Amino acid sequence: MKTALQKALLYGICDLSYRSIEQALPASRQLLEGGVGILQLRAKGHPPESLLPLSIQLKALCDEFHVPFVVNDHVELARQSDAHALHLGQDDGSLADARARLSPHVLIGRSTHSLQQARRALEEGADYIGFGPLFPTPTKAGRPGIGLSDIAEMQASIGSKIPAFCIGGIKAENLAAVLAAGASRIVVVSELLSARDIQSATAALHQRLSKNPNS
Ligand code: 3NM
Repeated sequence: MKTALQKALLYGICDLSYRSIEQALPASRQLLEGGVGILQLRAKGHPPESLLPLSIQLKALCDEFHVPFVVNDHVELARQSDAHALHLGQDDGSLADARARLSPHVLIGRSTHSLQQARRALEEGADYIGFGPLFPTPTKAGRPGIGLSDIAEMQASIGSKIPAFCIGGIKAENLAAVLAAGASRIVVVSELLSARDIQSATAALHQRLSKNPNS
């Protein structure tokens, strides 16, 4: 799945704050049909044990599309559902500890909120990073936006070595500015999950990313 990760321009998240457990699978299928190249299950506040059936179904769905399936936060859930990847925040422990509990082929991503954290994630061996939030966002309430000014340097020093996905408040209306600042890969959560037609909204963003000269 490392090759599939390298190709991913648009990172989709099935976030259970925006869709119910019952809607999670059809919404994820629409994200995949629209062209997300990687898909995460994010379920803040849900006990991880309750997510195992959904996680197993999402893994099978992602296999159908040859797209990496990522579990957010929960190492044991990633292991039990045979996820292709695990995503860790800044406070979720070391990559080495997580790697020790997972099969060697499992990829690990890290959220980063500054250039310094992005450099550190590269040093500790992250397979990819998230970089943001670029703009304040209700999906990650309480965090200030870091703006666009560090994207070019982050791309040059980290994004040239591992996939680096800009995240946080990105929408069709501000995408041009994000790309002009140097981004080549992005994560979009609320705008896609709230769209009336998730597949078309996803396909429209994906098309803009694939035509972007940075990628
Ligand atoms: N992580 P939306 S920002 C899940 O900066 C998440 O690490 C972030 O959602 C980070 O596209 C974020 O709705 C929320 O703004 C992204």
